[in-house]
Parts: sequence; structure tokens; C-alpha cells
Amino acid sequence: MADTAKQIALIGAPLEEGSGRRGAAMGPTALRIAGIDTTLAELGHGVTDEGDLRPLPARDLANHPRANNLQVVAAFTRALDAAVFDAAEAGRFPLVLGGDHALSMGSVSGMARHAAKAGRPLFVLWLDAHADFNSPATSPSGNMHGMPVAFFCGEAEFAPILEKGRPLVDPKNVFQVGIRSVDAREREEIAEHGVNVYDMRAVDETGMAHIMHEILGRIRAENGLLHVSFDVDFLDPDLAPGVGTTVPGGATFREAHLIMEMLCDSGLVSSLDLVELNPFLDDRGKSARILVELTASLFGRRILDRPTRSA
Ligand code: 4U7
Ligand code: MN
Ligand code: MN
Ligand code: MN
Repeated sequence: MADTAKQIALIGAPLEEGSGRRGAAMGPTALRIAGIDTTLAELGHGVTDEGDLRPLPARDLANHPRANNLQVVAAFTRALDAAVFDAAEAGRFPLVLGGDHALSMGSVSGMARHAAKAGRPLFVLWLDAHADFNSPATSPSGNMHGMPVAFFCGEAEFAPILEKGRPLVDPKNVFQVGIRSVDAREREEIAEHGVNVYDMRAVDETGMAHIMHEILGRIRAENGLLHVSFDVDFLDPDLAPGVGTTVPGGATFREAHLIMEMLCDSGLVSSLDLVELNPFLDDRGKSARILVELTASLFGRRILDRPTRSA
């Protein structure tokens, strides 16, 4: 049983237009079939499935030649900003079932508004093979799933997807772990903006526990809220092949579970995205199942009971 029972709101975001291929729109369904709701309920939590968001394209915005399917991505951004904010304000834990990573423009925006209202800083833990810090001006592909971090850190070139004056996330409050594929311009951008990056080499050299202690210590010291964004390609492709952008040399099974266990013990996590699952590319539901198992670790499943001593 979980130490602290939560009220969890499952919010389906069948967005695939932010990526370069089809399939991620089936992600929410695959996560439900893999038992995300019953797994969390068995751990003692209250679970409400809000179903899938189905926003109409934002036709008030002009299309952009370097931001593919901007109107669809913008519609999901607005819908998720509202759904995540409303759930958090109601005291529930927003758990977004993706959908491609462009959806984090909306989920992080909603949590940034919630944190601003509570007078607390928002931190973001970005678990990904990629930095996702492109903008329409720098992206090699134009695919918006490679842009969410630049968007919520306030990079200027974005079309006005959300109204001006939205709360942003301080790039110094963004922690990226597992990074191993960074574009040339992204490399400059993340350094200029002061994003905290623990690339795969840092994981190899210092170990995941050390990295997580450092991150959690900082968030606790600043009384922050933590949004976790989990891209399937953070994991090694042998473990999780159901994703469109596999990169070799990813996190192992235990590294990923340790992160979730330490996050659970910290009590700091306030929201979660599960993104980039592409069931069309998966191997008999393997990736969907591992995501559900990792989510169970985040919500209190543990190997043995032990005193809390993380961070
Ligand atoms: B994901 C890429 F060029 N950087 O911008 C781009 F390599 O959400 C990939 O992390 C982005 O899966 C990957 O198109 C986005 C590319
Ligand atoms: Mn990503
Ligand atoms: Mn990625
Ligand atoms: Mn910049």
C-alpha cells in the first residue's frame, strides 16, 4: 500500500501530430489496456479516468512552415493546460497519458500556473534521450515534439500558442537526465539557458542515485513542486522498443525503477507525463507494460519496506 493515498486524474492526450509519424495517438489506449488504472488503484490510490481530450485544431493561429501541425499541437496545448491546471487545483494528481512529447507544452503550462498560484517554484524532471530544446528557428525537422522545453522556458520565436504573460519555467529549474542525442543548435541553447543536464555519460560516471540525491535536495531546499516528464526513449530500446525515436545506450530497468522509487520516497512529485509510446512499433505490449510498472514504483510499489532516506 502507498504511504500516502493520492487522488489521481488520468488525462488521455492522443496527440501524434507533434511527431514525424503516426501511432502515438494509440498510446493512451495501450496504457489503459496495460492496466494503469487498476495498478494504481491496487496501490491504494483513488483513480479517476477523465478519458481522452479531443480538441479541434486552433484555426485562429496561422500555420508555420517550421512548426509542423501547429494548429493541432496548439489545440492540445490549450486543452491540457486547462485540464492539468483544473485537476491540480482540485487537489488531484494529473497523470497525462500520451501522446507525443509536444503535449508537455500544455501539461507543464498548467502546472506552472498552479505553482505560481501556490507561490511555489515549479521544477521539471525531463527523462529523455533528447533535450527537446529546439524552436521553429532551430529545429532540423520542424516536429514540435522536439520543442516543448524551449517553449515552457520561454524561448521567444514561438507563435502565440498560449496567451502572453503565461508563467514560464526557469531553465535553471529544469533537470534533464539520460540525454544522449542533442542537435548542434540545441547544445548551444541548453548551455546558454542554464538547463541542468545529466547526460548518459554522467549517469555512467556518477550513478543514478547520486544524481537523484542532488536533484531532490535542490527541490526540497526551495520548497518546489516537481513535474516529471517521462519519454519512452529515455529507456534503452531493448527494454522499450515502442517509440519512434529510439537511441541506443539508454537507461536500464533498474536505473529507471530507482528514479521512480526515489521520487516516491521524496514526496515531491506533483504531476507526471507518460509520452511517446507508439503501440504500432511495440513488441506485444512490452513498452506499455514497463511504463505501467515504472508508474507503480513512482506511486508506492517497493521491493521491501524500508525507512525513507532519499534526498
Ligand atoms: B522527443 C530531433 F532532430 N531533435 O528536433 C528533432 F533529432 O520528444 C528529435 O524527445 C526530437 O522524442 C525527438 O526533430 C523528440 C531530431
Ligand atoms: Mn522527448
Ligand atoms: Mn526523446
Ligand atoms: Mn535561446
